[in-house]
Amino acid sequence: MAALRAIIFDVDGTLADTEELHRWAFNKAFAEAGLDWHWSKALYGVLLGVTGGKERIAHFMRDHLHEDPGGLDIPALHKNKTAHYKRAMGRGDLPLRPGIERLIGEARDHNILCTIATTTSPANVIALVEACFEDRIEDIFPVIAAGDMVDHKKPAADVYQLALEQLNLPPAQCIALEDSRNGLLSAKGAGLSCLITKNEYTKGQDFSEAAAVLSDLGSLDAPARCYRGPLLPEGHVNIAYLQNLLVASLK
Ligand code: XBP
Ligand code: MG
Repeated sequence: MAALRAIIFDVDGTLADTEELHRWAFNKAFAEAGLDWHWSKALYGVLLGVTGGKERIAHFMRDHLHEDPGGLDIPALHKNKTAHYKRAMGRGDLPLRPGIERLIGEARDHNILCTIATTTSPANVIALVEACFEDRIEDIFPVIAAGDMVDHKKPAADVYQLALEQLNLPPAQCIALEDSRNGLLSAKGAGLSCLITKNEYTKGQDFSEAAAVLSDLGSLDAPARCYRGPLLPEGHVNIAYLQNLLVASLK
């Protein structure tokens, strides 16, 4: 039986519901740059179809404003956005999603590696882990595949392929946790089984290829809702559930 050796976590929307903080940081950077842009929740929900902050800004200029993205120093604008995001994240008032801390603790007790495969910038990952976890980032996530470390962002498979290379493990011994279709397609492209926990921005997306689709990982006092895949015998995702999910998805 393929033994689960590693869990590869997406960050935004999976570890924590961070996209409202990203949206606030984007809008703050736009205002400071003297741009009369404001990304509403509705517009941001559409723009999230493009992963990567710099790519999202360029897409917005080209496809929504019909302007040449080359006319703006997007890296500088994005750098200021990231600075605002990091500072706000550092206030430590954004919680992890339900069950994340419990599952990571259980994985570590079972000597199962936890890693990161994300489109967001590495600085944002570090800021989130430092704000939301007690332990040092290298003790929780020994490897991190993030942002511009790869040439092609999600839904391309690059970032999950990099995570697998860093782990030196075959996809059959790992499972991906994601929140979006872009993330699901990226994980599947790398040959991984993928568990989806939906959120407000992604709840209407197509997760047909997922091994299971849940409301969240669940907790002892707030069971998760299962929309697709094996039911949760204990109302929450634990290592045994992930192991069974992996075996079932490899059949
Ligand atoms: C989500 C993204 C990121 C964030 C913004 O990443 O697509 O672009 O929205 O962060 P994931 P940056 O779900 O893969 O964690 O501005 O740093 O890109
Ligand atoms: Mg995500």
